[in-house]
Amino acid sequence: MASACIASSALASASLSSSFKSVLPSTQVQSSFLGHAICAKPAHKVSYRRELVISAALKKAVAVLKGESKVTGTITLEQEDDGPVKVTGKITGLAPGEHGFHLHQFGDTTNGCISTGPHFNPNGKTHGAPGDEERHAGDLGNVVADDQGVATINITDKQIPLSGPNSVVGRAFVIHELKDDLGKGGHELSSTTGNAGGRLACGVVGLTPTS
Ligand SMILES: [Cu+2]
Ligand SMILES: [Zn+2]
Repeated sequence: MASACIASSALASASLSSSFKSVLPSTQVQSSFLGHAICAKPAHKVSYRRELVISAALKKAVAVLKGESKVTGTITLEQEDDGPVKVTGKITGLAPGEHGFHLHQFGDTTNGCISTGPHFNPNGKTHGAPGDEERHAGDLGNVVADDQGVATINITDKQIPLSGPNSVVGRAFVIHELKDDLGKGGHELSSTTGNAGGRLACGVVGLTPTS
């Protein structure tokens, strides 16, 4: 078996030294592919694993929505490295149909959902739909409540990161009474709020453990 190990190692060390030069410092690294025996020295295996961990940094946050109404919800945000943010969760107690759903500027609920301020808008844009070029970063469009008043949320968005200058950690989700017209309703409030009506519930985004 020893000779099989050495033979396959010779092959593997040749390809490893060409494709992983920046990760593995030495041509002494010996491993193998295709189910052959692994001959790597422990020290080299450890440094390889560290590289993998650094390249897959997951950030996770959560918001618990409450307000003056019976509407409540829990929303989870997940971001891998600098990729898009996945927003998932459930809001209950809604009237069936569409409801505007946004990230507002402040994580301040001292005066209920009113003190969360306007839509999060770090780039000075006009209100719009999530897919529009011209939109507030916090514009997440509408969520739809079913006949039981439950909205299941599954959104992926690139403008609401969990770190950096435009981080939404410490800001707040707001779920609205009415449908967001996405800036196209012709109402005087269309270009600022989408004329989405009252704020039924809100919740501040806070970091949570990743596992
Ligand atoms: Cu809003
Ligand atoms: Zn907006």
